Amino acid sequence: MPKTPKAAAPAKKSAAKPAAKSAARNTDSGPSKVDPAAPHDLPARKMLEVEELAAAMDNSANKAAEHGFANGTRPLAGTTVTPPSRLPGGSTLSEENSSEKTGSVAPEGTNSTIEPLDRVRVDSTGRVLTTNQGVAVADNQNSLKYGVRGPALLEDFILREKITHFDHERIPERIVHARGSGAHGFFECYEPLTDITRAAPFQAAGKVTPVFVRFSTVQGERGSKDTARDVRGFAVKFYTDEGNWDLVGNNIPVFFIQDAMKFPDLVHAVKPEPHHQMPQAASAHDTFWDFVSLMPESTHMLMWVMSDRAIPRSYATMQGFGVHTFRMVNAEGASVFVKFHWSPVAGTHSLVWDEAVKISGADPDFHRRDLWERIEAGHYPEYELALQVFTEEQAEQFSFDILDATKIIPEELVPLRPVGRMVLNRNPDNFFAETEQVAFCTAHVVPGIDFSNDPLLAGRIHSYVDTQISRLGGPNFHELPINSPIAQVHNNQRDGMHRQAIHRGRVSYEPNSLAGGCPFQAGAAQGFVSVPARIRADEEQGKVRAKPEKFADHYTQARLFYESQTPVEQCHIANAFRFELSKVTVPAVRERTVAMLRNASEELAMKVADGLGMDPMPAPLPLALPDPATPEVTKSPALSLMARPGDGTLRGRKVALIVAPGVEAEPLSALQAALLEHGAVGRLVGPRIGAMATAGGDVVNADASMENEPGFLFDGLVLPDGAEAVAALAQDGHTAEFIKDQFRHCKPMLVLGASRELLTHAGVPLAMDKSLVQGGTGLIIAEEGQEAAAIEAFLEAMAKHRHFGREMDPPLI
Ligand code: HDE
Repeated sequence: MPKTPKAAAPAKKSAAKPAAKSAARNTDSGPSKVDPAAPHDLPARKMLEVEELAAAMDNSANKAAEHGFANGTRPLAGTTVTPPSRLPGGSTLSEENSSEKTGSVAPEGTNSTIEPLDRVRVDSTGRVLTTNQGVAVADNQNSLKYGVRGPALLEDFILREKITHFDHERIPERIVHARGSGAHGFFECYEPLTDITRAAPFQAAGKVTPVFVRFSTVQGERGSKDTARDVRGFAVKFYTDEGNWDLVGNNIPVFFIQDAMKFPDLVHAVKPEPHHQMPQAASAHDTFWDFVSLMPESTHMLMWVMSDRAIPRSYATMQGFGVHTFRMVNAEGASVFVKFHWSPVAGTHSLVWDEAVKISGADPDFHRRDLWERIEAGHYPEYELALQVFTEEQAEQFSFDILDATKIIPEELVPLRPVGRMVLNRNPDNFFAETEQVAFCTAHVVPGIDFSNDPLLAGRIHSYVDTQISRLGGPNFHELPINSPIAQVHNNQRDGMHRQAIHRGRVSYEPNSLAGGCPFQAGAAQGFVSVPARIRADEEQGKVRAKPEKFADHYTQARLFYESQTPVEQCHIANAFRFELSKVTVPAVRERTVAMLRNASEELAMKVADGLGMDPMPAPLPLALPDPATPEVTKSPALSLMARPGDGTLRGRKVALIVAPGVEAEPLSALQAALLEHGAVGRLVGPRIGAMATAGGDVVNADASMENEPGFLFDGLVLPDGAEAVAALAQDGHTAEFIKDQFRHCKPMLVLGASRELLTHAGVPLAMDKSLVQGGTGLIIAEEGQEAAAIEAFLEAMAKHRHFGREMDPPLI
């Protein structure tokens, strides 16, 4: 560039202003010193303030503190300089020119993408239909054609936008846990836990943290049945004021494997077999049992998944567990180990297998519907969070390794400390936007929560972010409304597919002086600092692929679980093994599984072998650890589902009140009212839906039919009085099916007046009927004039949920 001739330069004093102004109007190069003149000229002032800001940070003051172990555990907060005004931080001087679209200047220190979900809610009341570009659509019925019978035209951008969007409506489903249902709610802390953690949700009594929860099955595809035998996902996203914390747990406290290396093998084995894609959402097939019977560490988990835990009645009636050992860390940096337990206030209640199988045909959405209906009815599912807290020193004394995800810590060894409650009180507005797009991740922890060295957890910390990148189309899934935290988000990550945030300013790196050092490193006082956990001195150091010795005890806790169950539960476990293994087509795989079971329980192995016609039993599998440590606890009643009957309310239950023309309607209305009062729904179920005359000359309206809502969908059954109605019901095969299923599934039944005869018709022997009345096993036969007392007895029987006293194997009817 030629220099400006001296002669042409204006006189010095008056020239300073235009020179400063001119220099400030260039986006490349600049003078060696910024001219402080022209303070009222915005570009010049910005140039000056940028210079001052940068000059105020003449070096990277914390550089020395980046080194050394001690510094690493207490990082300093970053250094910042407050800019003289907002000018130097802006991207552009034109930001003041606002419009309906741009809005005005970004509010200081704010990320608007984290505002409450209201910012993205849409309600179309009173609005016309438009394209995605906001163009009103005049005709949403016809594509554009050349003449009414002529060819469709490529020009039809309205049709093409609509079809193209439709073509891309689906996203890849989750590789596991594809089938799920979600709800919003809150977590409320009972007492401050500041002694053990600085995690935001636990800092004050009564503190409320919003949550989103997703329950799921593991094996099945997105459209698969809810009632498959499977572990259930129990994933909770806490939107804390210090960032999102995801507790991505299951309804079973242990897992099949001990090391992340085996997860793809496990999932490949349990998913539908690759050659013919069968069976869907079921573990009862060759490849699953082939794999697990060669992985004896899965024995403990198998006990749980063959128990009724794997067929819950409702998401509101199952426990949840963090599974791995985690750490909690207090403000001083001291840490303890913790295990997380969710316990349902409604108690732990399950289905029985025959019922689960039938439900999966009649209502594959059984759990999704149940969760939705409970929340709509105001019967909000509620769970108590409890912790097992223990120290590193305690952990070293345990007979098992706390890093082994196939082991529990018995409650008798480390008691549960209740710390808060979670209530699910809002259904999502839109399944896809919320439940499908929610992205859980075990790496989402907040200050005060940290990891243990569980090798399975380590694999998960990697896996979840990774999977969201392909499932949700890139690294910006945290900006999807359901995933964005309520805490401020400020960093120098930029770009990527579907970026939402529009960052003000030109700085996207740290350290910087041009944005006054912001966003600056938080330092130990505010920020996340990993616990400087040390490897135990007595452990061999060095890179190695191996497991700790105690991981080799594969059977002690499997035995503990089985022996802690009630006889009914033990029987169900044996039956589940029998069923699953009967579906295996390779006898050697069956035998290997029974050989494995012999190491956990001879009694169980014998029952299973007997059920499979296996005689003699194979020799037990060799033990990986012939002489395991003596367990501290050999029976833990807390492991039985029966240990948590819950609050005894009927909230969320459904009862079928059978009606037919000529029915005595009065007791049914009384019962319906009583059920509603207890939070349960009594549905009038007839041979068909619609109106029918009652014995008293009134009309009742059946709102379900025995065809569209079979008996196994209900928690209880009421057979009505009325000679004409009973005669009609006796002629309808559905009635006997209703009775058989209710009887076989051990659910309460109330039999009014004339319908006693329906029982015998269905094959319930009268002798048994009498003994059942006396035994109080949930079959209530109302004697004449004692309807009120019978209704009371029925409600009591409902509160007990199941009446296994009448269960027989094989079933009597
Ligand atoms: Fe997961 N798991 N998992 N998992 N998991 C996923 O992440 C994975 C494990 C669990 O409702 C995936 O977003 C690995 C144990 C739940 O969205 C994926 C390993 C436990 C959910 C993944 C495990 C879980 C998932 C699939 C072994 C109980 C559903 C989609 C190292 C504590 C969350 C997704 C929801 C989902 C990987 C083992 C629970 C692929 C690699 C143990 C509840 O990232």
